Amino acid sequence: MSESHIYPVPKALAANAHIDKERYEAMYQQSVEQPEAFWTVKAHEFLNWDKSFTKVREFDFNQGEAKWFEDGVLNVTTNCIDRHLADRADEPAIIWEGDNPYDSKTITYRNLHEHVCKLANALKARGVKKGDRVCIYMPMIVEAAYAMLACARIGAIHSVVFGGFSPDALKDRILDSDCQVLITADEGVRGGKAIPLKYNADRALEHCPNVHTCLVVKRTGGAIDWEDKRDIWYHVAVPAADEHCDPEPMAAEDPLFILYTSGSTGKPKGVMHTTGGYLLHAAMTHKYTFDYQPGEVYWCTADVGWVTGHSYIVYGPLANGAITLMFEGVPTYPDAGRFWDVVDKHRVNSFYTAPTAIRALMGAGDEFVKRSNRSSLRLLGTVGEPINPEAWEWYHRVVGEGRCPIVDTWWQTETGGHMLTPLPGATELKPGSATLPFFGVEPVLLDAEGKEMEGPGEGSLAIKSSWPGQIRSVYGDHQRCIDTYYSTYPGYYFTGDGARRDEDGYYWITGRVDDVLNVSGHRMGTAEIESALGLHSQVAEAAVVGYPHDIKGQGIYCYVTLMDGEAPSDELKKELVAMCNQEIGPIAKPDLIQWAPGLPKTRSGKIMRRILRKVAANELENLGDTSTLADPSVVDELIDNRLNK
Ligand code: 6R9
Repeated sequence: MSESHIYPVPKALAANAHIDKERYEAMYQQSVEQPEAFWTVKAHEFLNWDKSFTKVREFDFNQGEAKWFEDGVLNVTTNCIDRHLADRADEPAIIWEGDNPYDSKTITYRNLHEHVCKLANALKARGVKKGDRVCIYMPMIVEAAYAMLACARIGAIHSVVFGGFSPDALKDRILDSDCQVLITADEGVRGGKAIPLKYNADRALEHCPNVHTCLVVKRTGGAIDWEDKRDIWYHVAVPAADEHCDPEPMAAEDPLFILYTSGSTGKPKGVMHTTGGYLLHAAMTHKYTFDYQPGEVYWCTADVGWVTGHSYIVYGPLANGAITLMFEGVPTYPDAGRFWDVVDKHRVNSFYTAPTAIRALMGAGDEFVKRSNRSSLRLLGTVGEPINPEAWEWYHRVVGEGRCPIVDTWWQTETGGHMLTPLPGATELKPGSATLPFFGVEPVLLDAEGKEMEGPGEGSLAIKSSWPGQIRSVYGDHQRCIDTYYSTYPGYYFTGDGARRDEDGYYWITGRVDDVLNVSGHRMGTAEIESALGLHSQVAEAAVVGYPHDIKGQGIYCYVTLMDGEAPSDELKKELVAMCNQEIGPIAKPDLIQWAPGLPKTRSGKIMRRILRKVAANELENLGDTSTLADPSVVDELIDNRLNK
């Protein structure tokens, strides 16, 4: 990683920014030295409370517990909608840009209020009440945001499942949190192609007897099946509902949502976030990280199925009364200039996307960028995976014409909001570094013995004290929350990432240190893919690792051992790919499948993934100690037949 370039804070930007360098330093210091005082002020500055709190925070990392503003009462939608009606009812809240470049619309805060209240009442009419779980399986249409907010209005807990997940993956998530209502659409549209959401939902619901209601938005009008007792059209039920709906008073620690994410073992976990702390973290990071100024158009290209969509398309921006752009399509449709066309069309001021998109667009050539003018852009951001300095430089020079700072934001589903990030008016930038901690965040690097390291060095990234947007539990399995995040290094929240800290205290994320892959910014457990492959009747065993991939960041490399007597074939490879598609979804498509007559195992039967990773990466010089393998000769065989030469 090159550190040759340091980009200073643009002077004009610093002069008008919410936070400059001095303020950052003073506020950061106060946030960690006097957290109660700091957060009390911020909680009132950023949020409206129905009843103020007397307790600020309480946490015990040994029990995996964190509580913020516990006796405070508020409603998320009062904060995201109602309070803006007094002075910006007719200002845009959401600008929606369809997959089709001729399709867009603007939703004002007044419209948003009406849509959300009506949908909330329609849900109530189907018996949904505080604490119930509602699953949302939607394309990127405004109704997805309405659905999340309608749940928050009445205190129901939403669980958004990414529209690219398969029926099986959807079913698992519905069952795990016992959702009884599903909100979906007939079809989604991406890159000109229809995605059969209702069809997938029907397949999933065959196994979910507790789902009594499936509310369906008509997006395309494509042919779908209909279950009279269970299915209702959104356009029939919602417009007919009353437009007045009182917000449910919520304790700050009442759950707001569950969002499933992958870990190194087992099935995806339902990460649970609550009301007050999460909203404060989302709102505050949105304002400071993007230096959001009133009236600006802000665009985050994520899908609402991921945490980035939750915090930085819906909750953070709306809490701040911002204009948030929601995009239904893909970066390369109709062509690789789409992002920049949309920037010009809606005069976008801040633009937030994933490194994988930047790399793909960089590969398509500068002409697609240069045909747009992008003069509205003031700020760029990235999220989801480490950005290589080359892609950073291209983003900065070509997209931002050297004028726009880039905020490289490191955080996780579990952290709720940004943890390490530059603030555009305060932080000098180093391409490839997520720079410094956000207010209240105390990162540490731990060495192999679990001891905190001082100064420059490389280790496991952990967090030492509670922050407002912290994960509260794994839905239905708090012990799993403790085991996953708090037991590797007792007394710390362990992120699963490795990081290096340089002489300026800047953090450089080096990637996951566990068995989690990051493919195009999507998190996946190797165990999930292995178990999908293992379902095939001809497969005896499978081991999956990541390998460096130019565009995706990481690709999926599968080693597959067949049952005795079974022969490898291209046909079988196709079946294995289909298996992953069926069990998880297209995002889990194997890039390379190597037939492996044997896997490198220790005498106790543990697969030595370190070796598999090296072979997949074609890094053969330093395989490390193989003497503890039960049969060291399998390694030669794997090397001879490796696919990434
Ligand atoms: C927000 C989000 C979390 C994992 C995280 C890390 C990787 C995210 C990053 C980054 C380097 C960044 N990650 N942002 N790595 N630099 N700026 O992506 O949440 O889907 O839960 O993934 O993504 O490995 O641990 P999530």
